[in-house]
Amino acid sequence: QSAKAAANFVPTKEDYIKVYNRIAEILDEASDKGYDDGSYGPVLVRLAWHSSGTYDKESGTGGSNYATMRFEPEALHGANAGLQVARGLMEVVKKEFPWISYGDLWTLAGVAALQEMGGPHIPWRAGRIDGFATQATPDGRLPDATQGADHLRNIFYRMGFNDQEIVALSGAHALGRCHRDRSGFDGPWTFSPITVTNDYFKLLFDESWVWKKWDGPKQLEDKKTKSLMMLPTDYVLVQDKSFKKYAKQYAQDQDLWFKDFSKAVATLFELGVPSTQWVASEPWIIPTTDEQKE
Ligand code: CCH
Repeated sequence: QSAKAAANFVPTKEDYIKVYNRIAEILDEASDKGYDDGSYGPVLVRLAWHSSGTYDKESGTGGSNYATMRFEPEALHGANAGLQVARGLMEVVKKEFPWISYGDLWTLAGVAALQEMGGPHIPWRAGRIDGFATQATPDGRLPDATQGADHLRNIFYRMGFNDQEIVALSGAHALGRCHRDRSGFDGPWTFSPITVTNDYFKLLFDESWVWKKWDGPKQLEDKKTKSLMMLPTDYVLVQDKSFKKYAKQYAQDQDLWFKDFSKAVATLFELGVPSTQWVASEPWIIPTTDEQKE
């Protein structure tokens, strides 16, 4: 394809599904590489979230539109430690599908990861554009795991979310793990870190959580097996009265959590994108690779 043909190429929903399918293939390459728990899914979800969660509703800055984490200093913000792994994986996809914007690519990767790991469908559509280094956001817009309920509210209210949505979004910690060399924290939240379940909420209520005695940052461990962890901000969800009400509902009803999580994540991934940019008036439901085989 010539450069001119590439510039004139207008992708359709089917073209984005091809990108989705390529990302789905890459998720599993982690098991051959011996990476973490056998999927790149969790770190890709974290990339999609950190690229969106910088949004500030007052100034309209940040969010997924410009993919400013490509630039320093945003790439070097402490909260983004380790995400070069995810950005590097997506660079491979970008080479094969050069017409996709980084913002679309990273959020589509989050959608593919969540859906392929057994989560709910996440409505998604294309339209983000590549921005410039000058649009990078200041440090401190993403949550700090060592803090409490006031901090969580300050951070997520700034993005436009309410208490119920904060709790629903936090259930993403069913996935993945903390890495000593990235955040300083250590360990997974659940026993099934590459499958989307409501176990994060169940475990918050069912296990007894005690402060871990170690030389690392303050985190909790489950008293029984000492193999799971919770961050101080996770534990806040069962301490704060308003958060606890939603956490309990999600622990008791995975379908309810799937529904609310899907809605909140779809909103999260669209933060900061002017509505005039969307290529479709409504988000698409992209079938999973299993559904495409049916
Ligand atoms: Fe998170 N998260 N997150 N998180 N996160 C970490 C890892 C993941 C906080 C802190 C951390 C969300 C909300 C919060 C994921 C998705 C979401 C880590 C470990 C810290 C620390 C990083 C490391 O060491 O590798 C805090 C504080 C909040 C406050 O609310 C939300 C919202 C989402 C998505 C919707 C995922 C997935 C991971 C696992 C990444 C991996 O590499 O396994």
